[in-house]
Amino acid sequence: MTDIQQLVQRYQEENLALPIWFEEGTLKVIDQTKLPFSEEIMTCSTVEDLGEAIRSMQIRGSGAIGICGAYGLYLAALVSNGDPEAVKEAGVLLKSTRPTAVNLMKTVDEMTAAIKGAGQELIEVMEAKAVEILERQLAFEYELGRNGAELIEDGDTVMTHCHSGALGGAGYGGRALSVIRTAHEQGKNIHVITCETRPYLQGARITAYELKKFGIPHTLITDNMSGFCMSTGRIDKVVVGSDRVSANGDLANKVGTYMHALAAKEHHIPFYTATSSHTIDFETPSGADIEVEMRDASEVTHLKGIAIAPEGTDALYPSFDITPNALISGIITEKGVISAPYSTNLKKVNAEADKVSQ
Ligand code: RUB
Repeated sequence: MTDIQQLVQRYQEENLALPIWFEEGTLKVIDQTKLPFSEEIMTCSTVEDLGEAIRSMQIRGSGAIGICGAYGLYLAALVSNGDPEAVKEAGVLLKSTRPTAVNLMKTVDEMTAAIKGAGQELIEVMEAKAVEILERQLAFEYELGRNGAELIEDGDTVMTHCHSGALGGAGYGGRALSVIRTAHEQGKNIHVITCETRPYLQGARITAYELKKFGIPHTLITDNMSGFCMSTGRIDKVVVGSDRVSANGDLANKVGTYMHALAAKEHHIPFYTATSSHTIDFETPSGADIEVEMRDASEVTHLKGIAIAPEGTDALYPSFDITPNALISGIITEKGVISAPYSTNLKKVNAEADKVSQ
């Protein structure tokens, strides 16, 4: 049995959700654009196919696209019969697909660094590295889940935004849902409010789908209802994921996160981001330095291909926004929960994280 086959077996045994896996020399991806109505599996035979799947959001979520960086380079090694140049080119292609989430950049860099010294064993080295990255990311989900669950009390209603869950991560619960899932598995009686997340509706389609699977009670709201819910005492805590945390603790996450954080501050509701040391980007000083992906305006003017605005309407789609560190009550990581001042305290995580590259 290869490393990859052993990993697939482990996922079945532990009842985890694999967002992406290998089968007969091709990559299989759960098409997230089809959820929750069908669990369609698509095949990527080339790195170009995978790049397109990432661009079109068939596979999405910062952790999952980080895994794409690892598995994509292994695929490139396989398809090219171990050509190091083809693997490097694959890395450049994958990095160009989505700019904001830092995991993808880091996993491609880690895989590319492993080319050096691999020699004739490039395919085997790429496979082992890809498995190592996925296993490490999964371990982080369990660890940050345990750390974050300590902040959740019995009886809490927790609001989340977008989908920071299993299929957007490494299979247990991504970031935010790892915290929520762990608290639930610890026997805490919790309720989740999930924001639908216009315009891609990840919260309505995927978070609600996973919460149902995990058996966690939940209520769906539209994004513009969070202020009402907070002001009427319906929300005790907010936990969101993270696509990138800059060195000063500013957070890039799905657009809408910032307005939830502002409302939470006004109502004295703790606002947490769940992340891992891999998603803290010490090379980016502040949120102002993070590139926010701008997506096609048609994704706002149309829903599943159906126009919802007059033809020719101008629209804007920043896919992420930046939440300033002053609005964040704590940054949940696999090393523990980091509190302000973030510029100082995040460095302590960095010192640990330097020991491993992810
Ligand atoms: C990424 C995304 C959200 C998550 C991040 O956006 O899902 O920002 O909250 O969560 P997209 P995590 O849907 O555009 O890929 O930290 O678990 O990835």
